[in-house]
Amino acid sequence: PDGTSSTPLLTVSQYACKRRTTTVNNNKILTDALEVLAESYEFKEIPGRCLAFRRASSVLKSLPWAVRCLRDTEGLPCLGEHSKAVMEEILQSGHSFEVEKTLSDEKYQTLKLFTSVFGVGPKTAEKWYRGGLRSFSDVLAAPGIHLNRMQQSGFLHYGDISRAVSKAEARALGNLIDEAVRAVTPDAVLALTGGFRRYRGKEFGHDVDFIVTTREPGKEEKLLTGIIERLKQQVSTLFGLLLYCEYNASTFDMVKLPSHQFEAMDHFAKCFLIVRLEGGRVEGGLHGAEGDGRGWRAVRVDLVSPPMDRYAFALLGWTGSRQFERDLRRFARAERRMLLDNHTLYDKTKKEFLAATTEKDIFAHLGLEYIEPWQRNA
Ligand code: 8DG
Ligand code: MN
Ligand code: MN
Repeated sequence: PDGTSSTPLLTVSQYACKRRTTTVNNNKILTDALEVLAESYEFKEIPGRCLAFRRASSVLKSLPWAVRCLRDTEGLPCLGEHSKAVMEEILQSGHSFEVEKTLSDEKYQTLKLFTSVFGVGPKTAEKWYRGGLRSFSDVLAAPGIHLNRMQQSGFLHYGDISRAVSKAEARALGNLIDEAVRAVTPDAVLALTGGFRRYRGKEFGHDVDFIVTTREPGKEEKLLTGIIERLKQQVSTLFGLLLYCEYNASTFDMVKLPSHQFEAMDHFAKCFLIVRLEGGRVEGGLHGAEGDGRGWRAVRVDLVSPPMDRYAFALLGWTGSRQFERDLRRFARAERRMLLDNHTLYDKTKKEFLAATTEKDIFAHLGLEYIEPWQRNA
């Protein structure tokens, strides 16, 4: 940093939780390419390579400037030889041979298509592919294929739930959920989490995530089942509001230590829903199903209901992004000898759990500068 080199003046951390990443991505061409490769290695079940490309992409997303040539990236962390070679090719010729090859690969395309269905993960997609299936009609016509309820709903509402959810739609859903929550108990706490908590502009999400709890200890599970009942009873024209509902009861156990695994699922009561959202509710009716004049659309909604004293951990864990969460946990473990998950923070040196009522408390325990939700789009 003598002012003559193109090295960025501020050092960029290898940890996403020490970077501020808005939704303004100055390097989208590069990050899109790296994420194709990340996804293809995810399908190939090579997690190390997948993570390497995701980390590289995440670093580029945090830059307030566009990378023009490889020299610009000197001193940046997480850019391995492979990522750099891909970037170099794109910077020089506009595209990468490996990325183009991946995008036109039949297996990649098929797994991408299958995993775009709600309820279909990489394992199922791989199984279908190995069974010779290549399209939705192949899957639906194949004898001996059993679709679970989630997958059936995924196919039934495919068009709607693969269409992005707008801010206006998220707001309309917020009102709908809020109404149900108030009807069950007036002292409930409801907050938007997930992507819509991180987006400030006119970004779109794939679903709408809410966290809901109550100040009355032990009542949070009843609250969630109450909300579900309420939504089921609420009839919109001829149909109930809930097109699909999977409820997972809490398996939360306070004595368990945070797990060492990334992406570890949490144990709070939660539900995965598909909700019928009326077009008329939203100003301008911008989400009405185009062309078919139905006036409503299906939207994916997730609700999680932690006990109040776990609220800050759950909110931090559900706000994402996934890369931000991964690095928070990695940072806690590697730099602080602490274990963090959606339930708790444990200090291995002091051998004690650290209490928190706000996200700021958790950042403070970790000795991290507070990062606002809209700066967590790592
Ligand atoms: P998007 O929906 O706008 O595309 O982005 P997102 O909101 O960041 O993605 P998401 O898939 O809705 O996940 C939101 C956060 O929730 C993410 O950081 C991961 C976290 N999460 C958990 N546990 C669970 C879980 O059991 N299921 C799901 N679907 N997400 C979970 O911490
Ligand atoms: Mn989401
Ligand atoms: Mn979600």
